[in-house]
Amino acid sequence: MQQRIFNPKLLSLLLALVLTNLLLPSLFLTAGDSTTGRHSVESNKVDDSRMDWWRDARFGMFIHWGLYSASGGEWKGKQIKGISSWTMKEAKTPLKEYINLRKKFTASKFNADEYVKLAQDAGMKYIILVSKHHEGFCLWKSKYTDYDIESSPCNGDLVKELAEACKRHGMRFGVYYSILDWHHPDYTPRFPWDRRTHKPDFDKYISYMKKQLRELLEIAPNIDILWFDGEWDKSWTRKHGQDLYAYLRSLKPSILINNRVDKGRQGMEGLTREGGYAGDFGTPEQQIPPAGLPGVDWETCMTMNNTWGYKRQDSSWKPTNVLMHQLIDCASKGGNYLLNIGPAADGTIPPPCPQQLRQVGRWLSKNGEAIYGTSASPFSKQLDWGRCTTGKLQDGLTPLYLHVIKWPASGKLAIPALSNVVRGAYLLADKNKTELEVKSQGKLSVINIGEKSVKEYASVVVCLI
Ligand code: FHN
Repeated sequence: MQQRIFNPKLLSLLLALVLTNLLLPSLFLTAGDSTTGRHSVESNKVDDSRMDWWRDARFGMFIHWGLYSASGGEWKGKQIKGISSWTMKEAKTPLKEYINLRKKFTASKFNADEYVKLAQDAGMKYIILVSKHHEGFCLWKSKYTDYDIESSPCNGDLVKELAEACKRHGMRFGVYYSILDWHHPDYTPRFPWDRRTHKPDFDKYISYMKKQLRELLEIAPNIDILWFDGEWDKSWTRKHGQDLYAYLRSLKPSILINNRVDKGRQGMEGLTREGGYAGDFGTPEQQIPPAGLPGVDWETCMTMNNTWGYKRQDSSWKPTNVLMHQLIDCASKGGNYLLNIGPAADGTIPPPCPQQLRQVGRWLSKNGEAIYGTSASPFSKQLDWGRCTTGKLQDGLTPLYLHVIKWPASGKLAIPALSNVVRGAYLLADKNKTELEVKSQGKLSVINIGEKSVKEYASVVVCLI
């Protein structure tokens, strides 16, 4: 029988070919699979370390600023219903009249460093500026449209200026960009009263969007977050969203993109990188999910009054303790809190916003350890006296931060017993970390916090387990 002798060179060549064809695609995939995030070959775990800074940040500033700020929630002397950023729709404004608001958009009182300083005074760790809202007006000098800041009396580039100020002060920066565009001739659908005869070409609009987004990343290389909105029209499909996510991920692998690039806003639980909605975090709006959104990153965006853009007659400002408690509530559920300001057309930030933001910042300057870098409460049910956040393991102990909002009259703070033994407890504001007495009572651990000593939005007890 003829002995078949394998030629070792041929064998190694065959082996190399087989391995190359097997391994190469997965190597490319791990190099940055833009639709599902980066997978490390070893663990096949989604590598989302780009989220780490965002998870630690917990608190950001949202800035809604555009031509709607110049109308101030009014049209032809009458207050519009609803939110001012929807003036075009609420007032059914003829496009030719609405675009004249540019003449009033001066940003004359805008100082980028002062905006960043205010965010820092508030204890905020990132800023999201609306660069283009549904109205289509661009707050930067865009090569792709003349409906931008250059067509207003403002002689600056607001996106670039704020991005550079953020860089100077070590503040993370992101931009909001509306997929929906009530001005662009190729966007569909249009308002029923929009009588333009140009036949819209949605693919051309998508190409415009991609060019603008690339342009934004070029003029402001420190953009760390792209915050999409206006994803609800049928013209924008999930395929469009997943394609745009992949495109942007390929432009900047470290960028964070919210779930409104796709249709994920409704299906928060679908927010996974393996085949779910595209997007790195969920975006509950004007509400804090009662039980948080376990398993996904999320951020509640919230107004300080009832409207996103400046609305002259909306003075229904939330009290500072409400803002404070919302921040604590989000953190206790493992989420971020994106608090909005709506400057007027000249850049003035409506009082009492700065004052209230600084009040929040003063609390955070003393208690920030209980917010930044924390994760959700370990307790399955809500605590009736306040909230809890979990700190990072240090020297073998995990700090639970007990945010006491309703100080128990008895001075005894009861927490559900945990499997881990309570190793110690002290008031975060107590520089001496005076040990508090802790006793087990059945299924509870009771910490003696004594008489309410300070008037605070929340007093934090550190409970080491
Ligand atoms: O229509 C917008 C609204 O003006 C505002 O920008 C909010 C903020 O998330 N998003 C949309 C409403 O969901």
